[in-house]
Amino acid sequence: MSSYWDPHLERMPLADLRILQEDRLKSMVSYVYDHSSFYRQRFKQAGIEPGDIKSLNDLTKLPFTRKADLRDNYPTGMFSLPRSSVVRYHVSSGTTGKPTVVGYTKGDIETWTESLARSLTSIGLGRDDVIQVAYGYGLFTGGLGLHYGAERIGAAVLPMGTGNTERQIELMQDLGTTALACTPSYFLHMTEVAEKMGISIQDDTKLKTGIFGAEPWSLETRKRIEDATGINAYDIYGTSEISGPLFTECINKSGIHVWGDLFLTEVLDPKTGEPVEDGERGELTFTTLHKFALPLIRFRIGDISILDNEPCECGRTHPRIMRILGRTDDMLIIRGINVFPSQVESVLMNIPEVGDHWEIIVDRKGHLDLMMIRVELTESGFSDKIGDLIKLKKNVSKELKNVLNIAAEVDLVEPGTIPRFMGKATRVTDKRKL
Ligand code: DLL
Repeated sequence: MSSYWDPHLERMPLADLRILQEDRLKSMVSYVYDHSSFYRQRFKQAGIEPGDIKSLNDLTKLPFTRKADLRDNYPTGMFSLPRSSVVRYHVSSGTTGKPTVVGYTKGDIETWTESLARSLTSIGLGRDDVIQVAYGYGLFTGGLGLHYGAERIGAAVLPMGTGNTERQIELMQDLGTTALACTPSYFLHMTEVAEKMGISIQDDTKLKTGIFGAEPWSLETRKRIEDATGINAYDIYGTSEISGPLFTECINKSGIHVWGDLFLTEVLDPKTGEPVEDGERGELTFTTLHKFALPLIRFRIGDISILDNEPCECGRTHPRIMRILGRTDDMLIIRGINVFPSQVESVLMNIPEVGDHWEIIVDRKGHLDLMMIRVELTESGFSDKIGDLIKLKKNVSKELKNVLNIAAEVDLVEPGTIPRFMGKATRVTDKRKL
């Protein structure tokens, strides 16, 4: 049985939701035109005026916004409101160039908190829960975002932040943590540390729910986590530009619910910028409908997903996006073939001898791209017998080739060899770019 935080909004008939979205889109377009010199100029360049947006069908007339726009207008050149209306900043470090700065009004923080309150309720959490937040607190949106959402639903928050893993596990036991929010890779690390401490997450803690995201993780990893620890592991998604973590799956685990009263979701062909058919994969693009310090129009996030507009069995009518398959800029092109790290993860996590940690190293010899996949084995998978290892290596290589359509060099390594991460894991080193 699903419970709702805001039953009226979450189960709103689709026709009513559309009317609400249409009203909010029109207001938002006028708002950015009036408040943001950046958008006024963009609209003028595109030959668009707010009055041209009469219905949701006109959305595609609007120009795109990209992450580069935020960087080019660093720090606050894209804000729609002056400093005096801003009550908080978050800053995302980004891998290249300048960071991006996101600002929030009091109302923006409220909207973010309500979005998470709906999402956390949809995975069965409430006032009886102790939610341990092990996302980073500070400039990263994970810690404070989850913190506010968890407090809003009346849960008790344990604001751990990242790191100090043994203490995380001790407090998890002492305070009876029932839900843990962190990156999936950090949870995998936590289970290893717990094991070394002689603690079984399943038998010696009250943990029932994982709120895992901020980085790609596969269904196979979910299965492993759930089988090993007996918890329910839910996907949580968001990016700093659209506020931070905002959306989760519901207990049905059939896609991430994107609150349609707050955002319009499009999935576009990354090359042409045209919307793809429902059910096809493409680049996620969001238009904020209720965000005022830094509203964004058709913001191309770069994440690859699939949109499902059918109402969910849980009764919520808002659209769902499928598990993130990777980023357009994460995609490796190896000898002309597109490879997503998520495909590698899916293959590896289906092989029982393979442990939870792996990395991809790409290099170029002469004109030839080479992909090496370093794979950590489990204690029991790691055999002293050379013959066994050769056989396993062949099997891993074969399985990878079947899915990737390209041969990779596989290096099987001892348990504990590959670096562990407290926050987002870095699993790809592309030496061609160094
Ligand atoms: O990672 C916000 C967040 C915090 C989400 C805590 C979930 C939990 P950024 O640092 O701006 O914000 O990074 C956003 O991380 O564009 C995706 O590429 C990736 N990402 C976030 N959640 C998921 C997920 C936060 N569930 C970028 N699956 C996004 C796959 C994810 N990738």
